[in-house]
Amino acid sequence: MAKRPWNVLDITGSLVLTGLVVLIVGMMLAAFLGIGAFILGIVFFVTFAVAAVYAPESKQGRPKCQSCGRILKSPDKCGVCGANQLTRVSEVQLIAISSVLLLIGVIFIGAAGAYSETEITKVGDLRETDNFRQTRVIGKVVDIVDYYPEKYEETGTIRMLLNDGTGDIYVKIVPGISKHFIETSYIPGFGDTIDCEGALFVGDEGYMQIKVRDKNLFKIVDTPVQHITLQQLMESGKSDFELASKVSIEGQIQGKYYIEGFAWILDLGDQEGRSISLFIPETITQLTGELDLSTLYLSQVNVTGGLEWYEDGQSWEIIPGSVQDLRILDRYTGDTYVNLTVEQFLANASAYQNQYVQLNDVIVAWHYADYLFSVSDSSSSWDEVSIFVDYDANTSTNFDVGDKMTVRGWVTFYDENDNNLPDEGEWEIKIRALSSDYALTAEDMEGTR
Ligand SMILES: [Ca+2]
Repeated sequence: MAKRPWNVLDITGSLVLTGLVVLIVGMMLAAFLGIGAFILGIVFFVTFAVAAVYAPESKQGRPKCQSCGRILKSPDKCGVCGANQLTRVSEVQLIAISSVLLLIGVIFIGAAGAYSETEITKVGDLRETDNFRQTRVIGKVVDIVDYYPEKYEETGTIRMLLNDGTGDIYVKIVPGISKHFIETSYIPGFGDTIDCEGALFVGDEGYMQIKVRDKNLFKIVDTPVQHITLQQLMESGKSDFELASKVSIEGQIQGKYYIEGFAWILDLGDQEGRSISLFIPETITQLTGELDLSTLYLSQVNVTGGLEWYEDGQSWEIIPGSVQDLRILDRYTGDTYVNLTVEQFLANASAYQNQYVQLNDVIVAWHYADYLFSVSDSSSSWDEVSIFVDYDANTSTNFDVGDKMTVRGWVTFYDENDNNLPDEGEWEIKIRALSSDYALTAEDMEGTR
């Protein structure tokens, strides 16, 4: 008769085999491995401790079953418990196996405890009674990140406002570890998703804050970025995008404006004269590096950032996460200018749209400010072209109506009637900073030539 496995192994042997199979299944369901091995270890241990204590000892020297202790009728198999007397698993082996299982169980339970993650809490569920509790939240950065530098050290506190859909909570990264994040440029931007953990503070009037003190407990989660065009964004209303959605968009840096100690506002435009604003608060340059405007200006760039609704302008603007989020695709190289009279220019302005023209020895016909005026061919002419000067562009100051000038710049239009078309009277020449454009009076021309 062929030997089948259940004939080779006795009951306890089968039990061990079953236990090992269960353990392997447990390993596949790794989460339960620790506790599974631990319980199996206890079961084996108890079973054999009991067996060892209660198994009757041999009294007359007759062969007894090595498993149950009863007197054997056949030398190789117990007639009572069925234990095979030749391939029987001994108690010592079983105790060894149960000890190993106990050890594995303890190690895994210990490891699971050390690496277990704190449960994610919904901001809306937090109460004052949760004060000082270790708390973990996942949410989106919904405001500009703040930075409070230390007085005598190259670090500071980074603070951001998160929203997880149930409420707002501030997250503060203490100077001790924010240094690490600044050095590695690991700074979240507007619209980024954050997974962080720290002690909770619940203050008056629902103010809530988590203080992150461990650099391993702050992570920027990969947030999907939507690729859109400038036109798409310009045609979108407030309801078309979720606030702080992350987008990536291409365009030319066409205008720049600096608000001292607060922010840079750059125009991202296309060749049709459309543009949106990039809002770059000073915190971003403080934390992620200086804006290299001499390279960026007039370059074709790709910008990634979070969408912010600009209520005053009823338009979307983009807040990049870092200065590295403005990626240059094509650098600006100098322009060549077509020499024209005002009359020639106005007669065929649309032919020059997005090109560069130069008007020599024209007369200032109207002067609102040094950055917004108009010029004509002679003081008796009614034909005028508006000149708009970018911040920091090469231009004269303190000039007035009647002064003689030379201007050269980019031909675009100021869409007064909001129809996206250059209508009569809307043509203007833009004097761009960091370009070969200028608007200089005759006196200044002499000085610069
Ligand atoms: Ca128009």
